[in-house]
Amino acid sequence: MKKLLSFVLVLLSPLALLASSYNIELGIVTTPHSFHYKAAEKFKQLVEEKSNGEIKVTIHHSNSVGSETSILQQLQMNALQMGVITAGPIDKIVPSIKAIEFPFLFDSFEKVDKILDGEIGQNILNDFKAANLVGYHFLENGFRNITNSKRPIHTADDVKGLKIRVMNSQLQIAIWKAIGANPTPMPWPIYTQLSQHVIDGQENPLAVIDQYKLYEVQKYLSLTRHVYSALVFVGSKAFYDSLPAKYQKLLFEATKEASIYERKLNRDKAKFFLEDLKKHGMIIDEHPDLNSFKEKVKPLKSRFTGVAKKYLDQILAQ
Ligand code: EAX
Repeated sequence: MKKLLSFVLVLLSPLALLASSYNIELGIVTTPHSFHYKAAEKFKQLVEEKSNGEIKVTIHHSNSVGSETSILQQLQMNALQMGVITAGPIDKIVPSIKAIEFPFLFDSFEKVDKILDGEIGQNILNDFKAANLVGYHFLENGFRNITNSKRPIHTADDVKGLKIRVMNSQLQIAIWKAIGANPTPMPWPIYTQLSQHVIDGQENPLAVIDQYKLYEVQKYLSLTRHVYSALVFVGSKAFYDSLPAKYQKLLFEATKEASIYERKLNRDKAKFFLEDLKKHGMIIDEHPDLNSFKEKVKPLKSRFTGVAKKYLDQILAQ
């Protein structure tokens, strides 16, 4: 019996390989509750369906393949083939992306979509090639807001001295230093560090604050909406180059459809998250003194150079 079984398995293995000639290992740091995951799931469904199973996508979630910085490095080596990555940590590898992370740059989804889905956004995505990556499409984390466990934050001066966790991003560190915080770069997730008061606060979109139950360890929320946080479908360039043209086209089409689907999901639920955070007892300042924050970060513009400065000037001129 055992011999028959191993004989059948030997027969089947080439067929199995034929069935899915391409394997995409996709990494994200968030859990299956997150919008990052919903986008990855939609991408998986589209690609497997439209390739008749010749391409197989495996989603590695909840930090199972490391931090966003590590996922980017694995993509550069083709150890992973795709990722849904937050723009912040990308700025070390694709500096031009800083242009869309400038504080208080966007005040509406309309302006976000006009820039990210327009020529400037496309130029930034094209810049990924120089880092041995493919920037497929922007999707959405959301407008970032500050939370902390110590005190209400109404003006920028209320932030002074607070230990605020920031993403592993040169620009995000500079922003919170300029505002007066003590910024601590740390990979996601950070619930434990908040609960142990290793850090006083953090900043993220309402969806992330709610989905990670940060209301259990953060008493105060201020709707600063200080940075629009994009996510990016990022790929390994080596993997992309190995694909036939029809599948290269499919990956661009599937990431675009999954990105549009995820943005809608995220925006449709925005009101729910704010109400849910109120319901869970967070003390929310819905109208913080944004001008006091804008004054502190204004000098950062003079530190922009090269292509990031070019794109930022183009966006500000719109
Ligand atoms: O939501 O690391 C971060 O703060 C990012 O926002 C990530 O997408 C988790």
